[in-house]
Amino acid sequence: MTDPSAIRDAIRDQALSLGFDAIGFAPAEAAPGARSGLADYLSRGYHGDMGWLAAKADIRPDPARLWPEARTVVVLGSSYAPSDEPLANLARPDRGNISVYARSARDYHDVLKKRLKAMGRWLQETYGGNLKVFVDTAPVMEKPLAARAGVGWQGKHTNLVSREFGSWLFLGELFTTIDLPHDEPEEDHCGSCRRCLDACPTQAFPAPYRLDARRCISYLTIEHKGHVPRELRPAIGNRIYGCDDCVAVCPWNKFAKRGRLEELWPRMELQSPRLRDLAELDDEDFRSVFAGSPIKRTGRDRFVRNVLIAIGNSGDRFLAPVAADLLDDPSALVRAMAVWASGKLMEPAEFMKLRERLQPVESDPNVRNEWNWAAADLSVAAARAINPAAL
Ligand code: B12
Ligand code: SF4
Repeated sequence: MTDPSAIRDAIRDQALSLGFDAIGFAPAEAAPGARSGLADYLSRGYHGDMGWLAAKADIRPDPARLWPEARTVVVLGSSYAPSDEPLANLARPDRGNISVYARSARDYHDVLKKRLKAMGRWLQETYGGNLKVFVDTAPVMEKPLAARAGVGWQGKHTNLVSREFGSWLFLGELFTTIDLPHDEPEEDHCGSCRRCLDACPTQAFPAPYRLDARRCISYLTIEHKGHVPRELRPAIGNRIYGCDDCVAVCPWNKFAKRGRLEELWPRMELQSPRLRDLAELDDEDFRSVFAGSPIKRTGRDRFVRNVLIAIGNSGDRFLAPVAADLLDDPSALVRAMAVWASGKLMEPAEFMKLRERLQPVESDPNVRNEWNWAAADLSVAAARAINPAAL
């Protein structure tokens, strides 16, 4: 029988040789605070329309409920720290900003899972036992588990922060039936810092360590299937897929090292794509451009919805015809944001002419509302221009 500490050391060496950057060992049981934190989050409705978070709420916080034979959870982290300034592209309004994690050609789920499986095969052949591997692919709360395994702590932005890799770590887990010595949980090193809370463009943190996903740009641009609330659109700026603001401003990132997995490095054409080009993607183009990328998850309509919000926020009148071209798109999500963006960028008279033609034939009530709201906004702006004191 091999000494469990020696198995642990061998697993660590194997993980590093497969390209993982961080590793920790946790008991296969609920991490402190995970159950109550999730219950609190769901009771406040912070999950929005991510019904799947609520669906398995009894299993999610506790690995033993997911797989009772598991004894140890090995948590693996892969750095995706960018080599350049991650927020620089936010200052280019004619470009779309894709969050760093989605700029790579390959989806991190696939990249990490392939390596976790390789590690699992090696572990089983060498030391026996049964195992399962996950990268956000089962009802598992990965951040509290990673904190319990000593990989880092959950920062005030709720993501895991590592003293070695900052906030740029993807997480994956290997559950095994082998009982191995556990690591001590990492302490909270946020102190009095609140940079991430203050950086959030939509004020999505009602309190430190709590995120209301319904206001989070990452949720609104990736997970949310419906129309983006009007009052949040301006703050989205040119963020068309995810948001890195809270993660990027964390001072612990000064210790971050660029990840070793080249498959997670950014694709040139996703660093600063032109909004004009993205708005023109049809379903087939979208699927071919984003094959293998996490972006394919939204589908073309939600993605173009996001691109139109960025176009509306661009202030660039040369993009008005791009928005106008989508006013008769088959998708109501797209038409609605084409109306919003056109209202922001077009000459009012030209917009009103289009409205006269298109609103009466519009079948979707949400899109009809967008026409009304945009027209009302234009009248307010016109009245303000004539008599600023009156409004
Ligand atoms: C749902 C989800 C989202 C949702 C909701 C996020 C959220 N914070 O809940 C949305 C779409 C918004 C999202 C966004 C992002 N996500 Co996400 N997401 C997930 C997912 C699938 C589940 C997270 C979850 O369980 N949420 C439920 C809540 C209840 O759990 P929690 O966040 O841990 O909340 C805890 C705190 O609120 C705490 N708490 C409550 N009150 C208090 C009070 C005190 C004092 C304390 C200490 C704690 C505390 O208790 C809760 C339970 O531990 C995980 C993968 C997974 N399976 O775990 C990835 C995951 C968390 N996401 C990830 C990433 C990278 C992101 C983004 C950076 C992507 C981007 N660039 O756009 C953003 C970051 C936004 C943010 N600040 O969270 C990574 C994070 C890696 C890391 N280093 O932590 C994960 C782990 C995926 C992965 N495998 O790598 N995500
Ligand atoms: S930015 Fe500051 S408060 Fe937020 S996670 Fe990092 S250290 Fe903690």
